Amino acid sequence: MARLFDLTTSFATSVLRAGSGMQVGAIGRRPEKTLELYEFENCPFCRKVREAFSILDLDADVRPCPKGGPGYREAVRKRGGKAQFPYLVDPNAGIEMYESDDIVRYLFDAYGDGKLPWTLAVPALRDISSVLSGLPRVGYGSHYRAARVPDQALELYSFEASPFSRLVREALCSLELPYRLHNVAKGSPAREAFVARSGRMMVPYLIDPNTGRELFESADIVRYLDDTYLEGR
Ligand SMILES: N[C@@H](CCC(=O)N[C@@H](CS)C(=O)NCC(=O)O)C(=O)O
Repeated sequence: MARLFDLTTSFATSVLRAGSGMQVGAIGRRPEKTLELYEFENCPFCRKVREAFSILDLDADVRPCPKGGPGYREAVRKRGGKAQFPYLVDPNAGIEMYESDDIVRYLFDAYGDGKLPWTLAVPALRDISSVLSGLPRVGYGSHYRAARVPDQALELYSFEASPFSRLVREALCSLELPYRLHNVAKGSPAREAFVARSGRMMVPYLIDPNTGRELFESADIVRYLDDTYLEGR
């Protein structure tokens, strides 16, 4: 029953955003170094930026900043001066910035063709639907749960509009586990290499270099993350 609730509400978030982040758009220059993104789940501003990463087929080193988290929130405060999310670091350009719409604009200019899709371009629609899309998941994933800190960042293959992937992102965020996000939305040139590695085209797919585990299936991944990293388990 809980699983049905999770899947239905997670699916609803993607529908409310008209599937934004499901399909790759026009891709431009590729970054040499991976961009860093400080964000958290169920933040409507962070979602827009993650959608941009999926549409532009960009990887990201995600630093989850759940409310009450001891690590990356403070890192952002030190770097930028305030704990506000999303916060983007582009080491290729020496740029660090707040403000979701500025970040989205920057990403499409630097790594796309400069044209925003309508889901990210029309202000009222973009902002209202981003807020509404967070409601079905009622804050899941946005609050810190005390966790062990891994030596190495995990890796997640997914894309923003995948309802199953969202459930895994929520777990990673609430445990404040850093991860390399590999976006493989529909039309992604990265899909071929992903299938060669994993054996099939299905997301989410988690790699944990700390334990050597590699898993499909969102429910199994969420259980694995809790069993491995949640304090007290
Ligand atoms: N105008 C900013 C608003 C960002 C914003 O208000 N983010 C909220 C999270 S949704 C935040 O950082 N709140 C502080 C906190 O969570 O501690 C943007 O579009 O990026």
